[in-house]
Amino acid sequence: MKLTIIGCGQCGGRIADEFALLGRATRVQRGIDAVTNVLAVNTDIADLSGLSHIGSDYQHRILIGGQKTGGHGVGKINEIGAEVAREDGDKVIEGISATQRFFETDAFLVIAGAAGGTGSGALPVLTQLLKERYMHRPVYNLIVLPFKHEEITEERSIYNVGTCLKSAYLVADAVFLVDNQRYITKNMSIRKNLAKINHLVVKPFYNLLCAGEEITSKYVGSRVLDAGDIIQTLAGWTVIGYGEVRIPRIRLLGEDKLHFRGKIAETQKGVQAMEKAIGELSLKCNATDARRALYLLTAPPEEMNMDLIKELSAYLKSIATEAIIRSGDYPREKGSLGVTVVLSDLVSSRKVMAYFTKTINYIAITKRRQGGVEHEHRGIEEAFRDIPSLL
Ligand SMILES: Nc1nc2c(ncn2[C@@H]2O[C@H](COP(=O)(O)OP(=O)(O)OP(=O)(O)O)[C@@H](O)[C@H]2O)c(=O)[nH]1
Ligand SMILES: [Mg+2]
Repeated sequence: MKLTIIGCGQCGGRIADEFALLGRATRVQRGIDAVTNVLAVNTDIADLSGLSHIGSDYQHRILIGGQKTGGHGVGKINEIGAEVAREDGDKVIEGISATQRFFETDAFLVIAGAAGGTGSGALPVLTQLLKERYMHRPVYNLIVLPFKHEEITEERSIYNVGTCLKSAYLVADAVFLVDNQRYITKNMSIRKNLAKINHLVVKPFYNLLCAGEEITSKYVGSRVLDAGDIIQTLAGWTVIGYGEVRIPRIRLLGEDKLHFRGKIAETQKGVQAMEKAIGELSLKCNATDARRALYLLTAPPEEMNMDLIKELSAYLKSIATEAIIRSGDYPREKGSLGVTVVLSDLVSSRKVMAYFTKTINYIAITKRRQGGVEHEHRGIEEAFRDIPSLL
């Protein structure tokens, strides 16, 4: 699957930068073009300057709202982020169509941190613009949820998250949710933490994007997971994870691959990798809430076998009981066995619902402070309706 990536705001831009690096890696390591184009969109000149891998020309690093913000960001007010994205959206469309390889793109991925101003506001607006402009290509979102401490110290964050999530859900074909808090490493500087998180967020996409683009016959799986399978799987709230286990490159003398113990060990490794992938999903969720799911097994060709695939399918079905499951094998890795898992079309997410409730409370408190009427307690559906949309 080939993606055009658009990173909005600082968080989105940095993760998009990591996707640019991934695109380079797939090209150099595997001769595959999985990332057709990467753009960063921001109201902040300094943020755009801080990127490393995205092209440095004006069609790849796009400044929006320059006149309104003076190139210094929107200071967390995501309505302004939305407004300037609406005004300068044509710059993004120009940037996208400037690349000759655009026609190869299967889908868009628009990325932002939900708690900021620029990305949080621009993401749904640009998603809507892309959907109107390129009707036959799905537009996905990847939304980063804030660290716990940000919610406590920066009240406005909650409101930004609530309005961004609602608006994205209304327009995007699917929304990947990423919880910053889940990836945090204690005693590590914030800068290093963010760099590590960005790497971990993008890593699960590596094999997933490559699998359907392989042209070397020995690396083409017996059941290829291609763009069609991925597009059919992605809908609504979505999470992704990747797990890997090492396997010895050289079998010890006398170790027989056909021996039943060897076979059991292989299957166990597969399940171990899948357990890891599920343990490391981008947001903690209930697998039974997923209506669609997929997994991709990447392993050395000699380790691939029917039993392993059957076992993995059975394992995923046992936890994602309500999901239609798609799967594929990708005989690529050396010395390791990796499993990518996507759970999609989640009917509920405790974290998302909590944000909606907290946003409603925030609105009520703000109104009360301004002398308005306090909202009484409401159901989640009413809450969803009461959250302002950025569109
Ligand atoms: N994972 C990750 N999260 C980040 C990164 N940078 C910022 N964030 C998170 O993103 C949120 C803030 O959004 P930013 O992207 O900084 O804000 P912005 O879109 O640039 O908007 P303004 O600066 O307000 O104009 C916070 O929750 C941060 O923790 C990053 O590089 N990686
Ligand atoms: Mg910023």
